[in-house]
Amino acid sequence: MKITIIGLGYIGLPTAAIFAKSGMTVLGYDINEKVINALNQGKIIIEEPGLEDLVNEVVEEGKLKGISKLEEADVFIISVPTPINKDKTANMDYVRKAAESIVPVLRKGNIVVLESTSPPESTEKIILPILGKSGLDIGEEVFVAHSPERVLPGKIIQELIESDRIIGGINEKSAQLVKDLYSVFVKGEIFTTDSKTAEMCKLMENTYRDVNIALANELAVTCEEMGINAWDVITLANRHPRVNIHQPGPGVGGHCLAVDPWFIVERQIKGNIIKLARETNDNMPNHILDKLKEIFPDGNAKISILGLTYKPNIDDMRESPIVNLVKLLKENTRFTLSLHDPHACKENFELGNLMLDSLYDVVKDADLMILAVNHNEYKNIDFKKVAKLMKDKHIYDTRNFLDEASLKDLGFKITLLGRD
Ligand code: SAJ
Repeated sequence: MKITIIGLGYIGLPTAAIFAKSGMTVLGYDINEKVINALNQGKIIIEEPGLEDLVNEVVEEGKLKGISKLEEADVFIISVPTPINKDKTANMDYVRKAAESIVPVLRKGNIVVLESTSPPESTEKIILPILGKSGLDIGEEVFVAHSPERVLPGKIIQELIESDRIIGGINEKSAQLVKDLYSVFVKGEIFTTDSKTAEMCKLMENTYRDVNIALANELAVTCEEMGINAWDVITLANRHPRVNIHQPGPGVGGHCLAVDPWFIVERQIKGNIIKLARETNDNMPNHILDKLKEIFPDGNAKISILGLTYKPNIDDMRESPIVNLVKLLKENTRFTLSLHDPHACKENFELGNLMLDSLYDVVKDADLMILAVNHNEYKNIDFKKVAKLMKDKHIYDTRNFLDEASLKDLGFKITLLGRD
């Protein structure tokens, strides 16, 4: 079977490689030539554990190939980005373009899968009318389904294979054919439903997490006002068999949790919790800004920020709350900033040349160091050295990540998000 994957990003590329590894002939299409060139040399331009080796293996075996023009195939999988517009609605332009590019090469018996996270009814209202331009009977001659990914960046390959999957067909035959297709590598259970249920399901999974994090962030902010340690509250409350409060932090980022809930909001007529949760999480960088103004009322300080990505141990900075924090600090304060991240790509870094390679150069002469992302590398910081380099030994831990007792022994003052 010949499968063409359109869009070779964080989801498309691993999916292509796994289908190829399962014995399919896979063609990968992307508008970015860099991606195609890298792929055809067995290389990747994103950071994801295990992916480069897998891609290299299947490219060498000739099972996966990058193409810059679509050709006939048995299956087309659309996994292009669905960014968010300024007005918080889904930008479906890439999905539309991808579907349109399939039309000239679409033939009887083809399967078309929308993997991109999309607002409810997108498969029916956007994909079907476009594919219908081929003159083929969609549903009878061409089979269409939404098959959303549910993988966690950093564990993509493992979760693509092991997680359960939901497949929403435009009719039962479509759902069944797409289920058979994914069964070649999915070891989890595959459930079939209709396309709009699958679309809502994907969005609601991330919304559930976002709303729960908002609750934790609201708890953190409330506890700070009352001198209660939110982290203790969470540990103790979670001993209740039906309570699972999430972790507070400097905000929610990534292209999933920070975006997907809006795709429900844009279709909602009633309801406000989802929107409020989004706004609560988006407000966390402002909360940190307020705290910094409280600590340094005259606005004179050098602040070092450790971690810029949207979560630990990955290179992804999309919707990172820390990038938003840096922007806020640049726009609203006179603080001198220095930034560090062992994973973030400096070339992509939109915030100027504030990022340095050495953590110890970053903390030199700082009045405050913010632990913003709990990367593994930060477990091994030499705090004795940091203590000598900083102007004032003050750390703002936004993740409850550092060992406060040993830092206090070294003379550090700690401000903890959710307590101070
Ligand atoms: N975060 C918190 N507190 C928490 C958990 C997370 O502040 O208790 C923050 C993180 O720091 C990060 C953001 O939330 O900024 C999102 O991180 P994440 O690890 O929760 O999720 P993602 O965005 O990397 O991946 C999510 C996953 N969805 C769910 O767990 C429901 C993944 O399974 C999805 O496939 C993915 O979105 C996606 O592609 O939609």
